[in-house]
Amino acid sequence: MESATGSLTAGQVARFNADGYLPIGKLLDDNLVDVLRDEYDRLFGEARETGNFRNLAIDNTDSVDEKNDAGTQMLQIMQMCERSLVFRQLLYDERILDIVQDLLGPNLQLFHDQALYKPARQGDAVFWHQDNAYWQCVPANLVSCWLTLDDVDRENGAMHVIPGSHLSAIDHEMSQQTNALLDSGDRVDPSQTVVIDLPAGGVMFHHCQTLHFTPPNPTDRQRRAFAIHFMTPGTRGKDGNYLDVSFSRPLLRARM
Ligand SMILES: O=C(O)CCC(=O)C(=O)O
Repeated sequence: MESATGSLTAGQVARFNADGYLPIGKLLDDNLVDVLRDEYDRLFGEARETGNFRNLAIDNTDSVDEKNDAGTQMLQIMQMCERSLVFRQLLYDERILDIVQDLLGPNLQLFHDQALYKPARQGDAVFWHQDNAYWQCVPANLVSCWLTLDDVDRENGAMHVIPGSHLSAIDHEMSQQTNALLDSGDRVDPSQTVVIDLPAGGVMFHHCQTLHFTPPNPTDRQRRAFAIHFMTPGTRGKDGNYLDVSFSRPLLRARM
């Protein structure tokens, strides 16, 4: 893993284009990680009270108790940037945008962001999938920044990827376990898996067709992650319509 200086080398861009992912390592300093952790915990505390979150480990439900009390938990808050100025500000972090610019070009818009939380001992899996199987965006060239607020390894829910899998879209089915997640596991050759360990404040980037998976978290360590999904202006969504610039989908950089 190479540490980032703000933008990528030609070698790193070539690697992303060939492999569909790029581990960067630590990018955010510990002071910022502390601020983000506090805000993350505050927002999950609030969400657990109001029910304004999803537990992807169980079938979709509006019941706050069912979501909170389920034995397994893969918790998701969509659009942290609509709940928190701290997370909205993070979307504009120049270090992240410089990297994404090298991968996607000079005009960058948010598709959406999400917090993905695997609590200690109960954290459940996110099954093998390509993001664009959910999104069905055109063109299929979105790039995600996956950012960790805890030290993350294979024991507590690290990102697993299949190099080169972004080069073609594959079929997905709804998982057997929960109707909140797709699962393309049958079509994945696990011998090709690469596991990406990251320290708190670390980032990795992946293409929207890169097959990826995160395992359950049976450890005593929580795993707090945050994903920012970037697109180029002019991208169309599932319904064929342009995903216009809005409060939910701000333009993050425009250098034409
Ligand atoms: O955070 C996780 O466990 C899964 C993340 C993921 O699937 C994504 O960012 O696309």
